[in-house]
Amino acid sequence: MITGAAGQIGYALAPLVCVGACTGSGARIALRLLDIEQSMENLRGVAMELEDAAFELVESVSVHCDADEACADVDVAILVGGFPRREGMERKDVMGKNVAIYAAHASALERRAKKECKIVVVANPANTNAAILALHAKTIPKENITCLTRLDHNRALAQLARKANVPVRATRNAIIWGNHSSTQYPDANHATIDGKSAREVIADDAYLDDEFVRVVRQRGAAIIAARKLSSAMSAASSVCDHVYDWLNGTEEGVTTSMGVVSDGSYGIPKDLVYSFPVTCSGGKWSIVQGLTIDERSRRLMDESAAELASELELALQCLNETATS
Ligand code: NAX
Repeated sequence: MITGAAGQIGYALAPLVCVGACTGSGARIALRLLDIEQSMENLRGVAMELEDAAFELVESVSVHCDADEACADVDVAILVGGFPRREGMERKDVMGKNVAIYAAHASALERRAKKECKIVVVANPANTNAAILALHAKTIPKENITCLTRLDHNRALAQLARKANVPVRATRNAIIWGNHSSTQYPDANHATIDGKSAREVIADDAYLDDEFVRVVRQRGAAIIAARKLSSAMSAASSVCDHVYDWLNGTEEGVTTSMGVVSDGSYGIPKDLVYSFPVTCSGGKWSIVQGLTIDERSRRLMDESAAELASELELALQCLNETATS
């Protein structure tokens, strides 16, 4: 299932799902597309295009504006639908709208989805929307709820490849710590290029500590400035990477980044949905343990955790106000 399927990420994501980019080419795909009532005509057009593309793996494509209907028996839920921040809106107003959407989606998934359904939240504030979902849907195992930071991870790999003048496939194991926001910490300390330490290959600590971090953090804004629209194609492709690795496992020795409910690893407070380095195997992710964290990294990791804690506090405040109004 894809929510927000009539939006720009939805339009880029649906065909990728249909060619098996999330599942692998052995799967059969029954795709549910969910959006709001006002987007139904548009969404029916998307479904017509998917039909016309005659994807071999597709069993069915259906269009919904009822979340309960869309969530029935789903194996994978990709939650892209959300309320965008409009000019003049306060942070709290946008948070309130999204918290209400994610609390409602949590209930629908809890009632209708398969118990083992894997959930990835894309819509911003992605980490906090996922945290609300986890707090709201008590019967969904916390390990089934994630948020997308794979786009940031891929951006980090791409910048390392560009700096070292190698194809991106030579780069591995960058880490995105924290929030999918400008406080995220793109960490090159454990990254490799052709199997060697990226720090040694690039041999420019000033670049890795400053420009690299800044460029990855600001990449979304740079895309908006150039395209006058936010990232959609790269976001869609990264969603597929996230789901594919979760379902099929990461390669031996390769780590990726996922926003997951913190279990306290690396001193990150429990209940925050925080991006960690993870590996996947047998349909489960696990946080890579035992990495050396230097003082600078510690500070940057904590700064992002502090931002997430304040976002979560605001979200819970919005949720309480909705419940009591
Ligand atoms: P669009 O505005 O094009 O699409 C959003 C869609 O969600 C719309 O069709 C809207 O009708 C639908 N929607 C709103 N409320 C809904 C509800 N209650 N149920 C179902 N659908 C609902 O935005 P788009 O560019 O596709 O981006 C979607 C979200 O992804 C945004 O929140 C955006 O900020 C976020 N992003 C997150 C990224 C990440 O790495 N985590 C990167 C890309 C993107 O910026």
